[in-house]
Amino acid sequence: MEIFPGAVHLPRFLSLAEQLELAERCQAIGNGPTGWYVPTVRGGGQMRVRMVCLGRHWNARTYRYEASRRDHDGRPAPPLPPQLSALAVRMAEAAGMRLLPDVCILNSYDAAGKMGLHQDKDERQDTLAAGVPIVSVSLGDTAKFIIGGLTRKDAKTMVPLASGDGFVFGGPSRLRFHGVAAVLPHTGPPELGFDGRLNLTFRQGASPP
Ligand code: MD6
Ligand code: FE
Repeated sequence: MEIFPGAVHLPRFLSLAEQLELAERCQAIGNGPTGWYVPTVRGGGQMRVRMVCLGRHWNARTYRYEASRRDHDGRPAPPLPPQLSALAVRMAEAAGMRLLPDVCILNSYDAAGKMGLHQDKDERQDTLAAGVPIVSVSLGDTAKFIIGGLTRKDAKTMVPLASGDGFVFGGPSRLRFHGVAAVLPHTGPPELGFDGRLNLTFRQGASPP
């Protein structure tokens, strides 16, 4: 379902079995040796999510991508598994777009988790200009995902992102402001066996050309 030109919601794209497999993979990474951390942003505040970046590392202090976690523990970013990239490519195609991801940012939200209104513009200029999409996958509890316009004050729409949903954010919508206003506790499939929400965002243009 197209919310705006280039902003496509794919409700229940993943089966429950696919959600389970993906959630287990994400938790194994997050609970592993190069796992979850809480980023501190430029202004000194802590984000309201736990994060792990795969393929490249997004430095919350500098808003730049780099090979290792210089703002945290200095470890190299874990690799981006090819099965995850393939899923993102498949979702982009379902929305009529193309993406060759080089990074995935994995976010974990508890009941108090949220993400302030932001634009994703730290990827390479050529991919931003071409409207190469970000592909987002949600697992677990439903999020109230807010989408605005190209300036912070523009009117906003709320899209509930439920477990197994895809969201493809590209074309003329690539630089729209967006955020997560809230996560609705206990709204995810109980079969997944975890509280809270996982979100994966796949991006192209985090590495030098
Ligand atoms: C989240 N997502 O859903 C945060 N960014 O937890 C994002 O910030 C996001 O879903 C770009 C494109 C799609 C997204
Ligand atoms: Fe974003």
